[in-house]
Amino acid sequence: MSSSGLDALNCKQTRCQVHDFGDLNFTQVPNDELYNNLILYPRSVGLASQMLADVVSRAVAAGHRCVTLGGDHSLALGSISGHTRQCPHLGVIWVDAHADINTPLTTQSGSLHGQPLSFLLRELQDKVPQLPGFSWLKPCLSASDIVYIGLRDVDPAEYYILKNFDIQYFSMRDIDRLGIQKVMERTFEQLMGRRQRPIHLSFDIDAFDPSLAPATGTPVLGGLTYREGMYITEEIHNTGMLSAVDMVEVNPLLGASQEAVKATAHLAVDVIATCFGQTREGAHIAFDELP
Ligand code: DIR
Ligand code: MN
Ligand code: MN
Ligand code: MN
Repeated sequence: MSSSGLDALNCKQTRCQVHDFGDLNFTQVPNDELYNNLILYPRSVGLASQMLADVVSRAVAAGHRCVTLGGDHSLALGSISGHTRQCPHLGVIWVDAHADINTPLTTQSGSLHGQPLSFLLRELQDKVPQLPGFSWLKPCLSASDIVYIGLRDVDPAEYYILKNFDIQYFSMRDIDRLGIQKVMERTFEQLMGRRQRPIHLSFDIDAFDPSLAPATGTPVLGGLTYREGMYITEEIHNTGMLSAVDMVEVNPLLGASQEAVKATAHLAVDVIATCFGQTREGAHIAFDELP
């Protein structure tokens, strides 16, 4: 995390102590040929995900709440796998313009960042072929463990999967209809209605409107407002059950200007800081901390 990001978390308001585990160094696997003439870098993504799963699992086991910064959304293969090793009954809130649930057989782009949930979902395993580099990966989520927020660009096969397995989602249209407050209420009802459980938040910055988050790979018009994004993360913080966060698809190389890159990065920092207690209302401080 950049130093300004660390400062935002370390600040008085969140009172978090940040332990930076540092960057992970991934090696590109040589001769990483396309799978099925289409899927890009399966061995490299598989190996990187395996390494990330081990690190996230260890961080959670050590009592940390774990923030993983991407990188693209294939990162969730590793972070969710590692997190579920310690918290097998966690619930996932997936904030994204996209559903990222194509299988290696339905993907049209060949990008693994459009597919992570298909590998993780138990219900889909007879539809997901074994990719080179993926033999370590075990499906660890059920369809009822996931809630999407922000969808507005879903492929036909993905839509079929969402409907067929009755996966809960709140599209941008649902947010227009219900308002973000009801959406969050129903999200927690779905995930925590019966019992409290740890939450894994997987936040794709492209959930925001491209006017707010331009430096990303697949921007889609009509996204979350700043206020909706902050409300989502404030409410997740307020559950007290947030256990891990992915922040993905922030890509400085794709910003049209320095300003575009900065705006996108600052937005990502606000999302993370709000997850850990930054508020729009100020916070209580102890009397002896007053100047
Ligand atoms: C498309 C785009 N559904 C795909 N997905 C993206 O590549 O499978 N996900 N960009 O983040
Ligand atoms: Mn995504
Ligand atoms: Mn996306
Ligand atoms: Mn993506």
